[in-house]
Amino acid sequence: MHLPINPAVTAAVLLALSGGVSAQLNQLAKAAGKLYFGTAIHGEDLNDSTQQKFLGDSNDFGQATPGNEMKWDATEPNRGQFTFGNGDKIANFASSHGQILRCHTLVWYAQLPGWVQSGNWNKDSLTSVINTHISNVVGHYKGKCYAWDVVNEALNEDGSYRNNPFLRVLGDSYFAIAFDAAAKADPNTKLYYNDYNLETLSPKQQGAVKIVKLVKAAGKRIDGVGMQAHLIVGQSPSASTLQSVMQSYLDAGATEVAFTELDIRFSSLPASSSGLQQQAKEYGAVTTACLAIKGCVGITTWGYSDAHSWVPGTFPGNGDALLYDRNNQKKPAYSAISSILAAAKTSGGGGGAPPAATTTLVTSTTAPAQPPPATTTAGNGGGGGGGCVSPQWAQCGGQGFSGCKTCASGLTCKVSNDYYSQCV
Ligand code: 9MR
Repeated sequence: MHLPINPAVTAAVLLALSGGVSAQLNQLAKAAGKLYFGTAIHGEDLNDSTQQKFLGDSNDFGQATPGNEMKWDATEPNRGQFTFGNGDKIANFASSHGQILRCHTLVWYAQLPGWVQSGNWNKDSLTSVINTHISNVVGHYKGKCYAWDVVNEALNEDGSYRNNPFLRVLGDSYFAIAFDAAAKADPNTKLYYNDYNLETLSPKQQGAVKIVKLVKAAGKRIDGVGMQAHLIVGQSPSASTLQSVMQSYLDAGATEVAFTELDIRFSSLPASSSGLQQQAKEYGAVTTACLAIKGCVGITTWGYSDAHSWVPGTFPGNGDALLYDRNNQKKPAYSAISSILAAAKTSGGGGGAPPAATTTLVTSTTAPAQPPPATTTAGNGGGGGGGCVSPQWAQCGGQGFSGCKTCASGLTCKVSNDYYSQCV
């Protein structure tokens, strides 16, 4: 893309670009006041140059989370024997692509080596095992992790604590032990409790509130709650529910929240085109909610492409949960997110998150992130008259905009600013 040299024109072009018509997710998220838009990266993804290209494009994904490589079974498979090679590959990839690293995860019942699971522990010995694990792993990555998921998936659906080796021996004191160890090993990393099904007002969400309060009452630091957000098309929470949920974690004493593993899967395939629009709407609700809550620092999707996702392996027959299709084409969900982020930037909206938002110069040469295509009938010419209909979140107006200006039934063309109006 060549930017014009005339300063007045340049300013207008930059405004239009920052309005989102060409920018990508991480650029737009930052311009809207968030810290990042990111993705999980699994070690095997990096064996493939196409995946490397998409996952390493920091215009889209400015943050990376290792899918498996920093878990207990990967980092301390035998007691006292630490292996960081695979974790380092992801950390180095993120660093060389200018990506923030979210580190995942320290104390979790799954992917926990047998020696921890079946050891004959008492309180002292298991505390020592936790402290040794955390001080070595967090210490190894000290200064590199924006955040750590310190405890993962410790709740049952009814809000009670999940039965695991840590709870059995230490009771609920293991939360404070783990958070304390992580804080000591890296005073500057953000410490998160992370779980799935934390995205609605529910007994489990109340359980996460309880964990935040428990750790704080023990005098230890906990900074954030990570909502994994493994959602299902047709069943995702509304933006307002998501906002209430995030607020509950902040009210409990967390200073930030994040969507840490977002994907929205179809429970049967193939997805219809209306299904893809519904999925876009639901990704849009997550985006809208994160923008509305100042403490929501960012959104991480669990991978980028429907060709590489944990979903079909775990839920046979389910899938197509991500933002790019199997041919690496952007899906309507991508467009919905980018349009909503773009509108937030240009309207000065968005909650903002530390550190302060910076407006980045758009230098991308990749294909524009277009809103969902408007349906235009013959002879219309796309000039804003009758005959064309733009779907939800499509651009419908703004200086220099020559596309369809009529929104689908039930939607209004809302002015964000001089350069951007959107069907909402
Ligand atoms: O993406 C991970 C997948 O490769 C592993 O097989 C799986 C095994 O537990 O874990 C996946 O990641 C999970 C994450 O660590 C915690 N939340 C659920 C994720 C999807 O299962």
